[in-house]
Amino acid sequence: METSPHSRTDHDAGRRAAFRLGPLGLSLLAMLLGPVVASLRADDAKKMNVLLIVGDDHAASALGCYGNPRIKTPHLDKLAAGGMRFERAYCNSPVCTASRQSFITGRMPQSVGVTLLTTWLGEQATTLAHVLGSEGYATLAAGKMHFNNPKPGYDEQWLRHGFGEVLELEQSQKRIQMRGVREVDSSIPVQPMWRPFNDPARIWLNAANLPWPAYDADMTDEDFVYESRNFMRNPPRRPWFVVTSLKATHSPFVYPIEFAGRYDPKVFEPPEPGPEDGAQIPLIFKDLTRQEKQGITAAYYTAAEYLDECVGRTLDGLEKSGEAENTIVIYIGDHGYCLGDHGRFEKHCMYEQAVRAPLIVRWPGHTTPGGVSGALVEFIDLFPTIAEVCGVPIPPEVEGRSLVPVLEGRRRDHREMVTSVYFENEEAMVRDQRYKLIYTTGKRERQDHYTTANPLPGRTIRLYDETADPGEMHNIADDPANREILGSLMKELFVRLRQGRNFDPPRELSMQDALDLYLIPPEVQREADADLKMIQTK
Ligand SMILES: [Ca+2]
Repeated sequence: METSPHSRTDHDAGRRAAFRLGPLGLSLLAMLLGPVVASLRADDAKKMNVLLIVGDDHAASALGCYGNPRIKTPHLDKLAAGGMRFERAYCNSPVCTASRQSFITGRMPQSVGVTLLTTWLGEQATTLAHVLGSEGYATLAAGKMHFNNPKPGYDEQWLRHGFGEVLELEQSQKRIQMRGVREVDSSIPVQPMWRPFNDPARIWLNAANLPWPAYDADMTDEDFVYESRNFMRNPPRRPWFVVTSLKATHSPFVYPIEFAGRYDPKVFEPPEPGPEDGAQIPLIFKDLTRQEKQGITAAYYTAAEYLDECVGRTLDGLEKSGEAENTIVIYIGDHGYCLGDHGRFEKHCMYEQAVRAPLIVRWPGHTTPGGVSGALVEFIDLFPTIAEVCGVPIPPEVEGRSLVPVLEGRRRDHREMVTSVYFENEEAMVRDQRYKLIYTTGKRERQDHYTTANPLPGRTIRLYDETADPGEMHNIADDPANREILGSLMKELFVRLRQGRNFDPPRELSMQDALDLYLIPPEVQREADADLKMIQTK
């Protein structure tokens, strides 16, 4: 295999030196040396910019280029036609916070310590923005980052997690209000206030298929796009790294008034749950009628079309900046979404619809237009990919593997197995080319409102043959013929769950007991440790 011009080994020495400093040290160094470094590096002018666009809860199945004939996503389809589309890209956790903090640090959620929805990203975590920023990149995060920052009293600089500029939801909402919004006439039907779990699911999942009470120009996603376009056109310096992170297609499937009525709910056929799904369908979805399921799907499709429009505007901004040829563009959904599949409207599980997500990469001069990769890849692979493309050091704690050889067509395969985790339900999956293992301890009372009729079912082991049963309807874990494959997937799961953790299971534990131990959310374990310390010091 050939070595790329920016191979990992090229900058091993540099990265060892740089990463002893940690993120705060790096930021300080970047601040002090930024202008000097920028002017000294003659090759900076050639360094690639990075535009990372993130959709929220955007399932791969809700894209034209992934084979959906009904949905209209022309801009993302065009991006795929100009770059490489990954058929089998997996998020490392099917929930916003854990997935996002995982890919922005290149580490598994349990390794970076962010596995639950409300956990904040710690000061010690090195993000892509720290790494690129310390190499002279100008950086912007526009949109939903889900850093979950603690409120005032903390150092302003670390709350930006390496980004030079951050525009999150609250600031955007304030900006729009200050600018003045176009009033919506009371005769126009719009969504009520979003109150998930307080209202019945049909209300907060927008089964009535109503627009958000705003016109296109006053949507927060439009504001994130506007800010990204401005930054790309007038960056503080080159090269730059921009994250445009959109709210669509997250529930309540927000789209502006102009987009209302684009999909007729009646054309949708809600999927039938499988014969083994009944007991594991969250109670909140039990009462949804066929008509309501159709309405939710129409709302989701409309939100995806709006998302696509926002992606189109962002890419138009890139074209107008004159930098398109010097910019690698990456589109991902932070994870997938079950749109009625297995009887549910959510992520938070290990079925393909929830863990497989769109990944499209356009790297001018490297990706072949219209390329399609069937390689098994994970989102933690994005960090080292971007670092390699940009020729910047990769921190030693990064667990992902660069996709550059696949993007350049030098390799077809990438990983033998991929893993995803959902600690809230103490659940994890590992899949290879053909089989998927889903392991659940069944010992944790989940706090995410997706409780089933049997909240503590105990250990559940499921095995699916993805070739013979792509809908994942028939668990074949108990078939003695599958003992060997089950054992090898369990072993891989153990290895992946152990990675980045600071303890080994006691020797006397069985493999399954050890998996149970590793699936306790590290946040909960930290609290337990702190409590123990307090008791000991009393
Ligand atoms: Ca999400």
